[in-house]
Amino acid sequence: MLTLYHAPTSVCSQKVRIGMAVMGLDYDSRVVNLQKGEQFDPAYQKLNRDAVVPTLVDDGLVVTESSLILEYLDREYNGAALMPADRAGKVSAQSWLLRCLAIHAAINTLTFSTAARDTILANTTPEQIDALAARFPDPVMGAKRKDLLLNGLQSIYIGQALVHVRRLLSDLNAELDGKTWLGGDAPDLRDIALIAYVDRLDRLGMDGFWGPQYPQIGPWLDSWKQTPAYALAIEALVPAGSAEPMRAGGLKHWPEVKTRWDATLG
Ligand SMILES: N[C@@H](CCC(=O)N[C@@H](CS)C(=O)NCC(=O)O)C(=O)O
Repeated sequence: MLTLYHAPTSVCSQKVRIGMAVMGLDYDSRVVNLQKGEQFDPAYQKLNRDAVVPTLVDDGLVVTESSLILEYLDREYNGAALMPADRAGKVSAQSWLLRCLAIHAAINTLTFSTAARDTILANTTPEQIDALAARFPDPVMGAKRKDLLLNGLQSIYIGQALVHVRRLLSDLNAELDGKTWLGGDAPDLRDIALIAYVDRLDRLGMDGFWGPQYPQIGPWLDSWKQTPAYALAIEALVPAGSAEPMRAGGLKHWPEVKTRWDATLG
């Protein structure tokens, strides 16, 4: 029996859910409410010592890290059908799966320095920010969250985030090279690993990141939006009434983000 600990709008959870939908895998769903701090419950931290989602439990075996979960499920339950069969394709997929660590960090930075920051600051005192940061078992993760909440787009993490977003979009655009999917005729592990991150930028109203410069990204995202897996794993779990505030929250900061973005071209 597969049990998935996840959160509805967490990008890493969306990534695993979309993979499970493509593979046709059912799971026992355990929702971890990140806003209520359920990730810091000691029982959950026994499964995931960084207090983050997702976590997969397969008959007692605990698997953390969204990219590793995807690879595990494909290997154990899907005949590795989503891993490219050829040498170059495998290297490309493994490289994208590893790069997801930096890509996730970048998307997290852009979310918590814009829309999510505004929402949190509206209900949080400076003392509570310290307490929020102190909850993270990894002090560097706590320090990052605190810096993003205090400094927003002036945070030291913004420059690095924009570099990794540019690498993501530029490489994805180049590797799509006129194809619908990186996997060719159908999504493979690479498409699955990347969709939730690009979708988050879109939901923050930041599709100007690709605009005309990376023309393959918009059609790739649109192709995903037409799939049953996207409907089931992402769209169906967006809480009612939350999409517009997120978009408005991101768009409010877009002019400043865009100025910084243009500067990353050098
Ligand atoms: N590299 C990890 C990142 C996991 C992660 O940071 N998850 C976020 C949600 S996307 C989380 O649980 N955050 C908890 C928090 O913000 O307190 C993975 O890909 O699984």
